[in-house]
Amino acid sequence: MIPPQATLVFDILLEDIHNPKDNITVESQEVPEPCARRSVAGDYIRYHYNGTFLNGVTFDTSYQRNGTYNTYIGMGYVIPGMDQALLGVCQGERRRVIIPPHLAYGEQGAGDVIPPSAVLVFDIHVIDFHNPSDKVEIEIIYKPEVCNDTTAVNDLVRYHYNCTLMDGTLLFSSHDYENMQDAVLGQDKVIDGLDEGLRGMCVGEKRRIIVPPHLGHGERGAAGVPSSAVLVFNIELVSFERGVPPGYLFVWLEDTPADLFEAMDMNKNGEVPMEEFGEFIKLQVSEGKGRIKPGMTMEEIVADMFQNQDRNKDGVITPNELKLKVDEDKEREQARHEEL
Ligand SMILES: [Ca+2]
Ligand SMILES: [Ca+2]
Repeated sequence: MIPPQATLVFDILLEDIHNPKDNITVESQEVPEPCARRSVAGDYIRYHYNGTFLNGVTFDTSYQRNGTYNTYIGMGYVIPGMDQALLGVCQGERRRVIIPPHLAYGEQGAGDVIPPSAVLVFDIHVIDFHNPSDKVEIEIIYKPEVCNDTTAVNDLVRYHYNCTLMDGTLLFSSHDYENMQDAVLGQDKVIDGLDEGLRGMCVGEKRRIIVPPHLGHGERGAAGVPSSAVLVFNIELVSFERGVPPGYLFVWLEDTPADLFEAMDMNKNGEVPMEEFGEFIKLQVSEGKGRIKPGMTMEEIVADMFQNQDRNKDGVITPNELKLKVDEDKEREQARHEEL
């Protein structure tokens, strides 16, 4: 076949090359400033990637799917080279990593996709990461000089907000709605992270809040919110009203009158109709002795409370009908214990 003394000519295409001692190589890093934190083993990361061979042919890409690739870092859920590549990254960072086969799919390759001993190149874009132990991060952007009253659990708060992903993608803005957002704190009206971030604020204060997914919309996500996404809220407290505990319509801010019925029965005829009851509650509120549940009108409150107290529904409250909610709750609790 090959004659003696022949000169041979080979056309060689170098598909890839590696040394078994090679580690991963990181190139073309784009690190956003500031980088408050770098990923560590145990973090849960969401990233996009484009995977190619050294010849530039793409074998896999997350961009063709609906979302990011999500995984824990440093726990062996991805090939060893990728586990290394994802350590020490910043949120929003882009990097190219070159992974030798012994840190990828080895001499075996993987199915029809990865040939034996292939060097892999990944262009990675880190969207966000968090640790399952993360708490809400609150950064105060602006605090008014006078800040005496601050929000607390049960208060009705009104606020403006913008909600974005870590990469700045806008998800929601209260400016899109006709009315400002409002919520009662501590009563599961908003996601836990936002609820916490809205506490201890004074009117006019502005904050930036970072909410990990377990205090946000979790692994399931929500309309417009990707699975396991970290959320950033920019909030401004516009106003708030002091609230009452769940189940209450009215609370006393001072001691309850010694004889509540006598105090309520202003014309001393032994019974309290709705009008008299309403006058009494209004007086307590105007004198600062009591507070009604915010978000309801005085008329609604009075009607509801009256219905609760007029137990035989004859249109008047009598001394034996009148009971404080705390005492009612106590009696109910006692009855429950006696049952058991
Ligand atoms: Ca009366
Ligand atoms: Ca009655």
